[in-house]
Amino acid sequence: DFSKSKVIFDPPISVIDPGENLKVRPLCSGDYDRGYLKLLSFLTKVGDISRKQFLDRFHAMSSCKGMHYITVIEDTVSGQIIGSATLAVEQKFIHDAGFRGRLEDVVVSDEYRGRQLGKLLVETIRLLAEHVGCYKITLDCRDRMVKFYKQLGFQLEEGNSNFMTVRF
Ligand code: 16G
Repeated sequence: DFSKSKVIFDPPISVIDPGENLKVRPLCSGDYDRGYLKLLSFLTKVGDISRKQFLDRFHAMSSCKGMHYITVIEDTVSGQIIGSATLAVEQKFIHDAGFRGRLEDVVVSDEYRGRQLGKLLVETIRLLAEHVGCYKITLDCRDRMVKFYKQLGFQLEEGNSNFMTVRF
C-alpha cells in the first residue's frame, strides 16, 4: 500500500506505475532467461548457476511461505530484469515470537540509473516488511551507499550496530 509511503518520488512513480515500459512484480521461475543472475552479478560474485540449480533454489524458497520476497523490475520491451531487491524474513522467539526483516541484494542495472528505481525497490520492501509484521528491517551495505539508505529512513544505530562477518 504505497499510500502509506512518506518517501517523495519526483516525478511520482509507484509499484503500480514504475515508469514507461517497466513492471514491478515478484521473481518468477522464467527469470533465469530474463537476465536475473546477470543483474545480480553487478552487485557481487554470482558464479555459474545452472538452470536446475536456479529452479531448485527458487522452489525451495517458494516452499518456505512468507520467508523470501524477491521483487524485480522487468523492462517489458527488452524482457530483461533490470532491478531487484529481496526481503528475507527471519522467525524469532524474541519480540513476542516476532519476525525480523532483512533488506538484501538491492541492485539496479546501470542503464536505468536516475529513474528512482532503487528508491522504489527499497520503499517497496520497507512497506512489505511492515505489512507482513516485521518488528524491524535491517541491511548492510557498502560505505558509499549509507547516504542513500539514510535518505530512505534507515539509521545507523549509534553504539549498537556492529556488523561482523566470518567469510568461508
Ligand atoms: C550488499 C547488499 C547485500 C548483499 C551483499 C553482497 C544491500 C542492502 N546489501 O551488502 O544484500 O548480499 O552486498 O556482497 O543490498 P558480498 O558478496 O560481499 O556478500
